[in-house]
Amino acid sequence: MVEIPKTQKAVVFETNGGPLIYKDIPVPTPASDEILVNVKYSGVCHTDLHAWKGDWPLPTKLPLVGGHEGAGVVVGKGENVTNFEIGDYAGIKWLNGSCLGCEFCLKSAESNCPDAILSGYTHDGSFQQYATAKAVHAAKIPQGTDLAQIAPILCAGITVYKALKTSEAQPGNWVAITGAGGGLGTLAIQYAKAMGFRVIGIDTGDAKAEACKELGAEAFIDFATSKDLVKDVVAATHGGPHAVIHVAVSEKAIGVSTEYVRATGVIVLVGLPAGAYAKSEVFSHVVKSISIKGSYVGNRADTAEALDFFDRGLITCPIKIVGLSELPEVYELMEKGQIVGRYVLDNSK
Ligand code: 8ID
Ligand code: ZN
Repeated sequence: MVEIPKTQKAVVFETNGGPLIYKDIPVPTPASDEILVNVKYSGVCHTDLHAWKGDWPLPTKLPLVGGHEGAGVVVGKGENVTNFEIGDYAGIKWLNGSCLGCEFCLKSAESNCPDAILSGYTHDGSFQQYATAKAVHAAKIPQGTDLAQIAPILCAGITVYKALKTSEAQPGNWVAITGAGGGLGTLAIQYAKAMGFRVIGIDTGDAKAEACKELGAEAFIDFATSKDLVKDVVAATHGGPHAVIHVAVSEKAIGVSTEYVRATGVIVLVGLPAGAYAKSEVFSHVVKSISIKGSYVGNRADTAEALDFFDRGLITCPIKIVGLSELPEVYELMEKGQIVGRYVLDNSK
C-alpha cells in the first residue's frame, strides 16, 4: 500500500486574475471511475494563463487548481478502474473525461463532447501534488519514462500532432508554424519533421530563432522585424506553405497567413487569442481554394500516437524546471512572450 497524505501543496486561485496562492489543501478522493495520480511534474501551458485570467467565453471552476500536463504515478483508484494499477505511470490531460456516449464521442471526437471535463479548468488540475482523472481518458506512460520530459507531451504534444494530421500536409510539403518558439511550437516543429514535412518557423527574437533551427526548422522568419512577412514566407517556402499551424496567441498572425498560404493550402487554428476572429478576404480565399480549420487537443488514439513518437526518441521537450510555488513568475514570463519552449513545475517544491 502506498501512503497517501491527507493534505498536499497546491497553487489555487479564488477569482480569475486574483492571487495565485501556494498552500495546503486536502488530497482529493478518486470517484469509482477515477485514478488518483501523485503528480511529479506539470508543464505550464498558455491555456493555464488564459484560465487564470478568465479571458475565454467559458467560465472556469472557482476556486481552481490549474494545470493539465501532469505526469506522475498512480497511488489510488476507484473500484471500477481496471486499466490502471497502483504504481503505473499516468498522465493528466486537458480532456480529463468525456461522456463516451454522445454523437461526438461515438465518432472519436471526444474533445468535442458537450459534457467534456477539463483538467485545470472545470476540474482541479495538475498544479497540486495529487490529482484525479477519469481512468479511461488518462494517458498511459511507460514505466521508466522521464516524467519531467514527457509532461509537455500531455497537452502540447498531443495538440500539435493532431493539428498536423488535421492539416492534411503530405510528406515533403512545407508547414508554417506561428508561435514556433513557444511551448506548442517547439514540439510542432519536431512532430512535423518526424512526419516528413519541411518546417518554417515564425516567431520573434534570436533565442527563439536559434531554438527553432536547432529543433529542425529549415527557415525562420521574425514577425517583428520582417518588413514584408508575406513576401518573406512565400520566398522561403518557394511559393507559400502548404499548411499553416497557428499556435501563436495572435489574431493578426491568422489574417496574414491567408495571404501567404499556398493555393489549396490548409490553415489550422490552434492558439486561442481572447476575442479573436479569423478574417480572410473572400475573393482570394475562393480563387486560391484555401481552408481554415479548428483543431482542439486530441482523442485517446491521438494521445497514444503522440506519446509513441516521444517514446521512440523523436521528440525532445525543451524544458526548464522550476518549483510548483514559482508558477506566478512563469505566468509573468509567458505573458511577456519570454519563454523559449516550456516551463515544467517540480510539484515537490
Ligand atoms: O487544443 C488546442 N487548440 C490548444 C491546446 C493547447 C494550447 C490550444 N492551446 C493554445 C493556448 O491556449 C494558447 O492560446 O495555444 C496557444 C499557445 O500555447 P503555448 O504554446 O503554450 O503558448 P506560448 O508558449 O506562450 O507560445 C506562444 C508563442 O506565440 C508567439 C510568442 O512569441 C510565443 O513564442 N507569437 C505571438 I504571442 N504572436 C505571434 C505572431 N504574430 C507569435 N508568433 C508568430 N507571430
Ligand atoms: Zn494546454
